[in-house]
Amino acid sequence: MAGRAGRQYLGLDASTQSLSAVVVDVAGDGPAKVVLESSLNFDEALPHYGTRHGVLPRADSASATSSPLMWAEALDRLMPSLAGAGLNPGRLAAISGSAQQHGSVYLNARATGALARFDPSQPLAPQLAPLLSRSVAPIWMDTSTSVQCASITSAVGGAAALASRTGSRAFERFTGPQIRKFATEDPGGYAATDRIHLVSSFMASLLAGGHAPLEPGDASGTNLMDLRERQWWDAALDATAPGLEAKLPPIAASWTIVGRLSPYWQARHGLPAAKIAAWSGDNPCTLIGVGLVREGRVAISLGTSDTVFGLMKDPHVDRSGTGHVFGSPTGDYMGLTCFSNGSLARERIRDAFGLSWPDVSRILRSTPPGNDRRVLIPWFEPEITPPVLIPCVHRYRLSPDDAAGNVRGVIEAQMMARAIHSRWMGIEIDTIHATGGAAVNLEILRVMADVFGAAVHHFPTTNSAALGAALRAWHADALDEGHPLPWEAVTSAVRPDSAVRIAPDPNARAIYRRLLPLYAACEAHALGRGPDPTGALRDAAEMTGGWE
Ligand code: ADP
Ligand code: XUL
Repeated sequence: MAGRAGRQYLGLDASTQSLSAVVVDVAGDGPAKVVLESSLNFDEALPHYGTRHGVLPRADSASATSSPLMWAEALDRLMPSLAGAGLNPGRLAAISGSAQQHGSVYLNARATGALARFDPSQPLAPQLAPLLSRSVAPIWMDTSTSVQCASITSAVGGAAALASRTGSRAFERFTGPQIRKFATEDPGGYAATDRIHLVSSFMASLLAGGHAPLEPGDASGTNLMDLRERQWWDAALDATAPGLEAKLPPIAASWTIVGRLSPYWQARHGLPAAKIAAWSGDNPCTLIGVGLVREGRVAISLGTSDTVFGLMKDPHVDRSGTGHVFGSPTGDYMGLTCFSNGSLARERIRDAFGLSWPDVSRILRSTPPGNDRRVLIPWFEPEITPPVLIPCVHRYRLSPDDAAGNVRGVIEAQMMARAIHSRWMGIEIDTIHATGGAAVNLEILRVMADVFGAAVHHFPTTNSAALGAALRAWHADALDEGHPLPWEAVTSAVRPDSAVRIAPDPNARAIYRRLLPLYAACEAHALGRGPDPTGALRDAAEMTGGWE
């Protein structure tokens, strides 16, 4: 299309462990071509914050916070490294972003003016510090708000009422319960708070030099948004904290242009006054980044958290209270189930036996599906799905010293839990779009294919959240220029890696079909809700001679 040739779009992803960037180049109506991928790991690049896996030192396993200053410094470090590495500042039309969901940043009243007036001769983080009314940001790994969840739930008329209105029953990591805890435990800090951002709208505000709105994809992770109205829900606001509505950003459409890159970034890093499109959560952005703009397929992201999600045209809220319905950046909805023991649990087993990732892959290749009916329940940290507040690891017929059995055990347990706890979405899963850092591991994807009985597609980039953000920037810019593009066109370049399509193996699939109810029995036992299934696992192994 005339006048729109050769534009570039930057997608950023402020995830748990890193800040990543993807730049796409779009000539005319596309397709988009990825010209740059870059990442800055918080622990490695910014060690002075003392984070481990992006989390500040933890007082106990229930609390988890990170540093807004670290995220700002990461942005200040990453932005200048992009020009010349694939980003052409003269062609940068728009920027959008993705961020870990649920985390919240608390700013005082001085922020409103100061965001627009950062001094480009000085780094960003020290200028931001006096604007924080709370020095840390609680993040999605925090499980310390059960009391607040209970009081919000009862104030709005019960879990079913909360879930049907907001898309989720109360969850400890959701922003509403986190805000209630802060308001109750530090009323002075809460009173000094003028604006509460999610990580997404905070990062967008830093770039735009003014308070950015939220959009429905991320706002639906708060227990505060009316899912269908896409506005804050009064009853939930009242149940959460006094005067809350005035402290929250407004909710705008996902494709809103929230401003232009502020003078700070232009003067300090030689960047243009590019449009800033609303940021969203990492899962909603990944939905776009793996091309799921129609119903019927699911994506599984294997990042710090593991998530299973798919687009929904109508919001079918989960009656069992396991999962969530969020807004989708397309204007539809998305169903999602989140598991906290994802990559860090895989790393725990890898490190316990002194292994490398290639060793893990080799073990998965050389051990049989079904693990000889030996089961590991890997709740090293509090688990979101199913809810487990006190970390506990259980083994059934499995020795803690058996390296191969534990490696296969952790991957099989994770994939079986992903399958069982996603059934509420009611999607007949025949194809899975796999992404996230661990999706480079094809042996893990093979177990996924066999457990789900579905073909697994793998993508050339595992930075799907940042890619989705870049594509959302393109979509928003095109709309703003008066040339709206269908989502199918925006995502037409998102093609699975044609060399890697993992089909399920019928024999392995049959083994997992029998193992799934036994795994569910192990979970029930570990949760104190059922008998010990060791005998049933042994009988099943003896009946089949160990294998099929
Ligand atoms: P997030 O976006 O949540 O910060 P990523 O999606 O970037 O996380 O994933 C990071 C994780 O990827 C690391 O914690 C690591 O455990 C995992 N990972 C990287 N390479 C491999 C591999 N070969 N096999 C399994 N996991 C891997
Ligand atoms: C989703 C969730 C995590 C975070 C971090 O509900 O809590 O997936 O978004 O990635």
